[in-house]
Amino acid sequence: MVVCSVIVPFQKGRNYLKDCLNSILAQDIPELEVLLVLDHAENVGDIIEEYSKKLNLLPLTVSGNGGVAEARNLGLRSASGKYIYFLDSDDYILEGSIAALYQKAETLQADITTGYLQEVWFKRDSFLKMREEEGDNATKVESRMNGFPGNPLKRIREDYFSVGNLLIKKSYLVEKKTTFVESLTYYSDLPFVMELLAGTDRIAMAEEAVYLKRMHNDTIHLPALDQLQDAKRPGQFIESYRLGVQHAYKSITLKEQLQLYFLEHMSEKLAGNVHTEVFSWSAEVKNAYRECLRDIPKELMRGRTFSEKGMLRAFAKGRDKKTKLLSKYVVFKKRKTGLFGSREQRRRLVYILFFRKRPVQDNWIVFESFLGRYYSDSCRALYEYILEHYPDKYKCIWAINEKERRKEVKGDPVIVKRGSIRYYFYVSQAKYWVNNMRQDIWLDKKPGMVFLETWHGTPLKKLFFDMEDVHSDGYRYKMEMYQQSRKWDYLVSDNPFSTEVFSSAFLFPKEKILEYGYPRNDILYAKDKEERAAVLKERLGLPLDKKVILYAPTWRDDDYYGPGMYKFKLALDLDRMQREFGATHCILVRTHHYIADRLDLQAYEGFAFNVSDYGDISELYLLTDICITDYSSVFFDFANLRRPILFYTYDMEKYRDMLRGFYIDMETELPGPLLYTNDEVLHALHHLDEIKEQYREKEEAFYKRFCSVDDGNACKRIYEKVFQAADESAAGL
Ligand code: C2G
Repeated sequence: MVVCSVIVPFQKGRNYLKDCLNSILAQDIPELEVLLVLDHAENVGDIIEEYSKKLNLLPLTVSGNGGVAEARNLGLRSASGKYIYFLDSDDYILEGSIAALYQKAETLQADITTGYLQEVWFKRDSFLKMREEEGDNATKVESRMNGFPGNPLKRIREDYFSVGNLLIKKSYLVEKKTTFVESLTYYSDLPFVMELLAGTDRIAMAEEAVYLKRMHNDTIHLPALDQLQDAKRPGQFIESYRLGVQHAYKSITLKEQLQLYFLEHMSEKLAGNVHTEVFSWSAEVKNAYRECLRDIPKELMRGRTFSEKGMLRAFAKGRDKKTKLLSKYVVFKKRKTGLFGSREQRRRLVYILFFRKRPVQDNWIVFESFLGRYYSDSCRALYEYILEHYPDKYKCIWAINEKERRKEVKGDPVIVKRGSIRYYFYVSQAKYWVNNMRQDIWLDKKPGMVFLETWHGTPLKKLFFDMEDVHSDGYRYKMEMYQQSRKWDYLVSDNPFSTEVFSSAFLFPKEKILEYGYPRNDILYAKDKEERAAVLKERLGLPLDKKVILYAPTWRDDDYYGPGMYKFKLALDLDRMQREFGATHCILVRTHHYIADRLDLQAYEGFAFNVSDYGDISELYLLTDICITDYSSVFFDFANLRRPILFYTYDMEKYRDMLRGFYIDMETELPGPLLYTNDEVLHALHHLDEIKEQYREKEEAFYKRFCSVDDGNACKRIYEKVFQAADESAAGL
């Protein structure tokens, strides 16, 4: 006997589907059948073949126009199980969920049994690992158990009336003849769930059953249904809601829950953000919403603020002007930032009101490196090139936050703090922007402006659209990068490999990528690099007779205090290093600019030096004899010098499999050894000559692949292509 038919509609997202099927496998119930409904789907023949061996898997194909309602109905018609369970192909469930629902349903003779629903941003493996380590609060980005034990109806409301995690008795479904409304592309769950819930009191809850609703972080390649921008959406919502209310007429509790849900939806639509979409809806749709709003009993408004109530009433009465005004007020109140918003918002307002319309200044260039934290990197190299060769041609502006750091800046540029009013004054008018990270998302680019994005490293770790999960940022990460990079005119690449990666990771057109080498690496080919190294060594107070080891690791996406403030724990055993190498070497430790933790190296005076605050790492490379890093792009640049590189990758498995993933095979393609313990690091340092010999061929291949564009002339090439060409064309030459 088939105990339960699991209906899985599928369109695209191969990895999602695998996670979903693996979670069904982990239920370990042989009497399950899985109806995989292919709805105009991408080819997953191989997955079907593979899982057919392990599961009772029945593929079905939608023949009509498709959509989740049609797919689920097809599944329903073919299901032979005593119970029905809907599992979306982008979601997964915890081990034992179906068994728990089934047992509860059998014991209580329930028609509908439900469990918890939790939103999750991560693939199944990562989620399970986090759960193992941290228990139920496993997801850091969003950890919300939406369920309400003891009151399944409340759970339904909180989960937006979805069929996720409902075990439904098939005979009950047949008796009610309930199906999904196929004309609804969106919100088809609501009337379906309403009809079923309104028709029975036999509703049970199984607390062990957890449904993981996977949130989508890539709205371009794999948007979830509720992320699709579609003008049909509001009209369908109201249609679905009206059907739901009709079904709910028998149950006052249900009807109230639905009306509260509607109120919440309406309030969110009107005051979700300053630019509400409501006023662009057709008159017909707006009127339908108004009617529904007018039908809601006054008592249900209880708990809403005075201004919110006013806004909703104004909308119901068709008073658009008043609604608009009140909705803006409600938004600001919600943000708790005063009538004119936060400090940041006020600056933005000044930018919009006063600066945005000012004309473009042809000879202004704004430079910014690592969000204004340093005077460094390719932006600095380009600036100094321009300063040397065209000292009077441009007005240069540098964004540098700390006063102390401003002394490092050569020449006499205007210096502003990033994000200050003066900053926006210049940014809004400068013809050229040179940046090595992403700019503010809302900055306008006027016609005639030129944005040069230098970026800040050859990618080893997966970036943006190539990342499966995003552990370091919210769901808008990929979408924001997409919008920001649309404003870039040029993106600098250091090698053909980077060009390929950037075009896929940033979805950036190859013809706008300048594969000219990194300006920041020009210094590594300078004729006087030995002298520069000696001068710097002295300036930093390093022992002149000792070799220099540079330890420059990167940051960890999942270990942070807040945005851009990451934790760091030194994994190198400096005591042992000092004992074994103190007489011949010194070590420079440099944390990534995202790291908020401050190192205390006082105990190692004369041996270990904290160079985290030093402006430009490229200069440090010059005086470094041996570089130790991990997954940082540091090694691609350092390799230009052909000096030994060691990789201290103590958390490799986690970093590779969970946090990021890599573009190259670290095991086989690196110019130096992977070291997992302090023992191995020390051993390698003692045997550097042998390692050098051992890695000779790999180093050669690595150099050819990643360093052969750099030759000391990147600045010149970029200047001529970007600045000179634009200046000439502006002058009509
Ligand atoms: N960096 C540094 N000190 C460190 C680590 C990095 O000065 N301890 C500088 C280097 O110039 C490096 C750059 O910051 O090339 C980028 O650092 P990564 O560690 O590679 O990390 P991330 O900022 O995430 O950039 O394509 C490159 C990727 O975007 C990685």
